[in-house]
Amino acid sequence: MKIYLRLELLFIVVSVINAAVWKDAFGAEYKSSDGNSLRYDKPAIIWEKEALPIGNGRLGAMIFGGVERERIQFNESSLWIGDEKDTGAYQAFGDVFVELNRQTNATTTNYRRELDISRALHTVSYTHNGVNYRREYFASHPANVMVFRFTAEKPGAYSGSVQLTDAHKGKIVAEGNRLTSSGSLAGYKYEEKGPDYSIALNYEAQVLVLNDGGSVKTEDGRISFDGVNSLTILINAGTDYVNDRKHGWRGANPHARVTSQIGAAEKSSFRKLLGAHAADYSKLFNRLKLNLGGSTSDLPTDQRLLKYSQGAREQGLEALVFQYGRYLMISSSRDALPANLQGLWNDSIGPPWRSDYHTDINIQMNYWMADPANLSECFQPYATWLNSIREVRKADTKAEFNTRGWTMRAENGVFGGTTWQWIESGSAWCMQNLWDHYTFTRDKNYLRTLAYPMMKEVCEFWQDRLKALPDGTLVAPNGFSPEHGPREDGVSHDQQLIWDIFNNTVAAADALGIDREFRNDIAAKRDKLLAPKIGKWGQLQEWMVDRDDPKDDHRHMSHLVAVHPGNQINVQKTPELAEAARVSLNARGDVSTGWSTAWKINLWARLHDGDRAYKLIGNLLHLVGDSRMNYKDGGGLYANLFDTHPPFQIDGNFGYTAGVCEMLLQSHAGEIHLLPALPKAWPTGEVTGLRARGNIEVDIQWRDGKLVKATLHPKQDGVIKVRSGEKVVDLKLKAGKQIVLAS
Ligand code: FUC
Repeated sequence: MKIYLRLELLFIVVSVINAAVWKDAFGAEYKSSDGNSLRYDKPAIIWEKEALPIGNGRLGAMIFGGVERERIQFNESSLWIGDEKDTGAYQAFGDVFVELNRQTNATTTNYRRELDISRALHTVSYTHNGVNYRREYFASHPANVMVFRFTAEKPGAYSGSVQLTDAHKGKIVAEGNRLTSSGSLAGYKYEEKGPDYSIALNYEAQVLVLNDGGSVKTEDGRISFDGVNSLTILINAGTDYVNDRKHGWRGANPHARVTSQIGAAEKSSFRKLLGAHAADYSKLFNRLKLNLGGSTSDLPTDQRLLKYSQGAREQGLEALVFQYGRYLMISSSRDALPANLQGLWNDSIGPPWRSDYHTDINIQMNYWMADPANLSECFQPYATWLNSIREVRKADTKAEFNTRGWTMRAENGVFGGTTWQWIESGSAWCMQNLWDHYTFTRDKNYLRTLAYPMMKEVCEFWQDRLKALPDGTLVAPNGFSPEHGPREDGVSHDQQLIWDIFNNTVAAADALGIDREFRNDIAAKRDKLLAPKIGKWGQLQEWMVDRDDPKDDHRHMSHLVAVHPGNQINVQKTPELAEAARVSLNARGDVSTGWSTAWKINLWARLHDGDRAYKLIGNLLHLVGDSRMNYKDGGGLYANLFDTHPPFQIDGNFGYTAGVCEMLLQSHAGEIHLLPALPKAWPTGEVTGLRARGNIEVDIQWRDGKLVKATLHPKQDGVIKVRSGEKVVDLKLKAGKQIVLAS
């Protein structure tokens, strides 16, 4: 071990030691008593507000926990209508109902419904007629199925039936201990008068009922069971969707795959399935631990949230909602399609905003947190989806704008089709996510093969589309500031995102050492772009013309994209513009929709105002009962901690988690900034496993509002500046060598 004591640096570098290899800590460090669980004392009634989600990144379910009638509403992420011309919509798959004879909610005591997000395990327990009952539910990524088990202390306590329904009224077959639903999405439309889609996926779901003791038989299209000691139910579902245009987006019928996956799980045991699931999940989840100090309540989650909304701020709940964002990401975005507007949970065939991929903030916001919250694997489905729709987007973009490259409209589906407004800078905004993922992971292969080719194409769109003003300044023609104002030239949102894609692509070409000429052209164009302007009331102008209305409290802060998630404007390097952004953000107010509130948390964090960010956290962690669409002032959380626009929209969950990361650590401005926006309400705390750009994990401890210790775990060699308040130190990093900084 080497000890450095470099007093000329304002930090003291205490030690450089070999980093410990991270080990799976399932069961050892995180139990539900650690505060990582959502708990309720009654079954759910309303899907979006009360039922609890599980998911393996592809399959998902919302669980109600009813005693006499359990409802498990399930999804599979590729069940989409639509085609290359039209977004279509994400579809509900179906429900599994488990009815139990002679048991009722009313005659039950000790009822407890819990989602332990440190193990991704949902449980229901209760006592009925003196017998203790317990149910466990999880969605396994390694086994590719969902697993539910019903046990009781007394043998033979379960009698009842299992029923499968199909949201698209396909064929249901009950045979032996298996229920199967299958069909085609042909003829389904998003709107009554909507188009008939040319792509009609085939789908299949299977439910296998395994009994220990008693008997099982099929009856009236259901499976009934009698005198069973314990019951294990396996669910799998799939479609013939493939993310490949060359194959017409269709692959093999899902029957064989669904059958073999469920068959392999059947051969395993419940314990083995649960063990493999927990090990797999906790490998991701346990990387990051957060303790915000303060108070923690033992009340059921809905009551905690209610108290919090009434003004009793509770740091335990703030940390739980942070980790819930990570849980939802792991559960909805792994090795399949990206998390959509509702992650992958949807109970409707006509969901709000199609439960699609919106590109004027929503899909981008979903992925802000993936890397900072140390879940890089979860990013991959997003990059893969973008790659899959490129060719469709190119053809459509050529037809509309007569340019090379590609862009999108606001609403997007899985076949490349788009609807509603053109959001010309939407593709550049997606490319920002792609580049950022590289800056965190430094994965050159990903950059070379996946991100850079797309970034280059989006640059080409703007190379062809930009228009020169008489003095040579370059502007995006006929642009839009989502989602208000006129269409006109030089809209700040466009200008900032074009600067961003050009700037990042220059850096990407440099990192790969390729495309000199192209790189120099976009560097020159970047420098000629109409730059951000400060207007007459000190605001950052939303439009080229200085006409911002100080009373405009629109939910989108499109002209602040350069502050967050971009980095053209920041407190250190462009203080006047940062101040103008502060004036604009202030004018937008603190009350809005869920995702808008989450964005404001990120923006205030980037402006280093931790107390204001914390005020917005108070607005977001607000119990909402209403699910009617509200574009103005209804944002908050439902009792199940789903973020609401309203209605339910998951970007606010992910955006909140990203915001807390930004409050504790920033790395967008060429340095690692420790505790850049720590609010007074979090005087003492600790976080381990945050991720900074440069492929570095960072642990931070603070007390009385001041940094105590920070530990850097670099995964790669490099040099970095680290900042804490006014103190800055330059460090040389060696992969695997941990650096401890004490203040
Ligand atoms: C954008 C937002 C709306 C909503 C929708 C899904 O259009 O302006 O508020 O979040 O996406």
